[in-house]
Amino acid sequence: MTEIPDDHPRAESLRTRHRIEEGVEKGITSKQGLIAQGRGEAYDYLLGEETIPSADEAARAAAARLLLADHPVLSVNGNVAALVPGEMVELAEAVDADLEVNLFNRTDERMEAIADHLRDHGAEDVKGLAADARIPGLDHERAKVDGDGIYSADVVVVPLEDGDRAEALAEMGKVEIVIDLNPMSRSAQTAAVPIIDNIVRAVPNVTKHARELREQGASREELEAIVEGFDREAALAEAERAIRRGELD
Ligand code: PTJ
Repeated sequence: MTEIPDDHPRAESLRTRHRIEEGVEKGITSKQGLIAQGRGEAYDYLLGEETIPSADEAARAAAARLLLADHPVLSVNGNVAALVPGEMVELAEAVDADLEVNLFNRTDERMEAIADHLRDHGAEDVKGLAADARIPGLDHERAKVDGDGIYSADVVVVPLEDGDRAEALAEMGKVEIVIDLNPMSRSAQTAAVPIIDNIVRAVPNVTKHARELREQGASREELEAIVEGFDREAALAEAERAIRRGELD
């Protein structure tokens, strides 16, 4: 890899791009993942490559929602595994959630490679390989999930998710936390909690909020008040405004 100087104005973005490239080389990320990253980068550029205040509020609401959940599951695809494997393991630990590999372009080889990669980053139990349940309303390969994972989850974190699957999960009654840089994507529009931010910033931010809420000993009522106080429509609108203007109000 060509050395990226720290003072390069877009150093972080270039490093992220390189991680996706490495993901493809390792058999973790699909080639389509490169295109998805390019799309995400364009939105991130317009957002100023920073976590806007409404995305931070969404991250806090997501943390509260995850702490309230009976059975939270974090879904991991090829882009997520390349960009934030250790951070997803840390979030799972912070909110006591399961990790499940769930791919749009599912192949056994990529499923295994991603599960191994997560284990290399400290995951103990990785779901997704049993694939003994189906999400209703999706074609065979895209419907596959674990019966004791996403299928029976009450709250699911779906970063960089395809719109059909996000809608099908919502139909099943799941509370969805979506991380996506495009506030107009169907996944973001479907989510109970849309976090319009780059996954490399969003996942550690949700973990930070979850740890803070735990340390403060936040009660169930306090967590519920955070969830209820979050306005998803306002958060989506603020992100769209920021992108269109290239600046915050
Ligand atoms: O590994 P697989 O087979 O499950 O495939 C994963 C991808 C991401 C390739 C697949 O789900 C896909 O094609 O997704 P889409 O439909 O391209 O949607 C990806 C969404 O994620 C888009 O709305 C992008 O703007 C957004 N996105 C891309 N990179 C990032 C991002 N959002 C947050 N952080 C990013 N780094």
